[in-house]
Amino acid sequence: MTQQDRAAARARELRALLDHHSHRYYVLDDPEISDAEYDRLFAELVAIERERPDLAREDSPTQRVGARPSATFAPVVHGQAMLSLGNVFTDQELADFDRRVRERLGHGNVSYVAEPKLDGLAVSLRYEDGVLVRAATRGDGTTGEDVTSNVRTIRVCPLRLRGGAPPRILEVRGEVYLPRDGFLRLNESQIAQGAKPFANPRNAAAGSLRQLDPAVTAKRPLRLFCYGIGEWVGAAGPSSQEALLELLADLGLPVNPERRMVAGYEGCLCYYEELGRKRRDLPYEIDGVVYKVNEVAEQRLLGELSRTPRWAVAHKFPAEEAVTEVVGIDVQVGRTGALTPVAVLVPVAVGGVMVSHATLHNPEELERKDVRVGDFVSVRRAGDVIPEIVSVLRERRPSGTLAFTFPDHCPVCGSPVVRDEGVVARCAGGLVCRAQRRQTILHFASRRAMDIEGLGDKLVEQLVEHRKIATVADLYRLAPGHLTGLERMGERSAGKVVDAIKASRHTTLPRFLYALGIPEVGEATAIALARHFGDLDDLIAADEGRLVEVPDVGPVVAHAIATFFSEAHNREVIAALKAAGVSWPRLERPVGGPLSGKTVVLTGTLDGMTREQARVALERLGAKVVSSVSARTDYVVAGRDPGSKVKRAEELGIPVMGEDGLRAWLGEDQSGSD
Ligand code: JCF
Repeated sequence: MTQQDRAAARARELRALLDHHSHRYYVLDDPEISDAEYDRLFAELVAIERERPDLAREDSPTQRVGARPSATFAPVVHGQAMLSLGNVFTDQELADFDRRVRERLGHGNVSYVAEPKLDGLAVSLRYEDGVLVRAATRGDGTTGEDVTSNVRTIRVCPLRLRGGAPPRILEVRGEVYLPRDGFLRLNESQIAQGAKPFANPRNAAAGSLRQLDPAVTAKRPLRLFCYGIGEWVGAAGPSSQEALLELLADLGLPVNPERRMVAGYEGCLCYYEELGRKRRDLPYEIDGVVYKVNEVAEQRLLGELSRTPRWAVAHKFPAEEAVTEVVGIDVQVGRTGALTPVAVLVPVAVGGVMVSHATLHNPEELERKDVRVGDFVSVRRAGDVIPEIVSVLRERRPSGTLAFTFPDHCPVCGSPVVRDEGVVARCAGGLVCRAQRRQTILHFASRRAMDIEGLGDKLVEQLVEHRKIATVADLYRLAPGHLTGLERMGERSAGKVVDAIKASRHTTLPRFLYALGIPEVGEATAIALARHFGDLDDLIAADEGRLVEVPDVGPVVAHAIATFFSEAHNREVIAALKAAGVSWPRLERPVGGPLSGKTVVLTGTLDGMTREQARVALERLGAKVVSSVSARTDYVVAGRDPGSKVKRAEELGIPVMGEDGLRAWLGEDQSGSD
């Protein structure tokens, strides 16, 4: 065997091994080797495929997260329409369903396959000659959306079917879902990143599957259970639902281990009650049970009625809802200043848990539902998330209730409340509000703001906790002695932090504006504001009409800025900061800069700054920054991995300079700006 053949053979062997072990691990939940051993095999395959790109294959286990983000989801026409299920809610409705089935089939006892109904997202997986070629959402049943790249990242979903002779074409139908623990972990990380937590696992699964960037989907612990087939081309298909599920399992597809054959209406009901008791202990959320007539021949006899099979039905569990009375409506202020209305309830059991508070999410939601103190409301617990109010029982509303008026001042600090572009109401007292103190100070100290080294999470928490500081201005009054008593704060580190705070006083106007944490004002807006006004006092004095003249500042941002500065407390903190010595060099307006009249193109990755920062800096020198290279371009500034623009510049004989060149230009400007 040649060296080449050996590499090819080993790659094939590794792929088979990895497929086998990931099936054992993810689908059967019964691994044969350790994680470390698996990782070693995986790394070996990665190495071979890197060395020999000709051996890389689409269905290799290394290729789960290969695709780049896309702009939209392409439509996919299903080979066979995706069916939806009719619902029954009561024993009687189930009995009626079974009776109709028996009457149509003309015999007395029908066998059903029962399985949990997952609360996820229906998908169709298309395998051709055993290889996953397309995955689509259900859409309207006929046409769905192409989510192949995202589905490929789901570890339980085989990229290649197991076994020797897969059907030529197989469309598998299944439900993508997020297990409870995965949902909790995801929401923890959403919150840690300042993103909104998902309301329930279903939304989280849907949001995760409809990500334009598969790398994001790959981080979500999605799972899959398969329950049926659509198009099938190959040898004769299975003759019963039971055989079909066995076959799917043999092909390496995950099928629900709770599935069971039951006899007639009695059998269905028994299974339903048993699963209802087990429901809480399952690792995923379910909203009912699905029964399917087992014999495929009988399914054909029964047929379908407008995309809903007459041979299957979903038996829903009663929703976990309860009715109780609203005794108060609180408004809580979160760490970011967001105001959340919360209903205080007469405690009530919902799905086995006592509930005394329910979120109303935001003022808009509160207004839409018109929840009032004294109302009777229906409360729902979806999984382990905060309970929410589903609806108000209007007919039980006592007379004399008043619509809730959302406070226009923060209940914690009394500053005005601003509604941002979405539906969030936010306290404008960022610099003074107790609820936001920790977050505000951390942001102030962060690297791109005042850049105070050593003033981290733990330290800020202790400083606030021990009431050493209340506002960011208090930082500049700290002496080493204030810090030495705190956890992990020796004399040396205390001295260092105080020095860093002191050094941060010499800053720039954009940094300072960004550091204030004005709602809606990020780095780019801070730079634009600084350039436009040049002076802080001018900015503070500007009304909304003048603010919207600043590039990229719209009415919402202008309103947030004006409100922030109109708050006397905030102005006091700013004055205290200036009094403590915080200062910046005056900005020169960009007139007749050294690059005046020059056109510059930026490309590649810069090490010391973002492309946006470089653009702003160049514009301040008078340059016009454009995105494509043409004969009118004067210079190209190229960072790392620059791509085709440099080639084009060289063809046109335009000077190309590195990041050093850019810095040399900017160096000339240091006296005048940041
Ligand atoms: O778990 C489910 N959500 C689920 C949905 C299970 C099934 O057996 C289904 C389904 C939707 C349609 N079967 C059909 C035919």
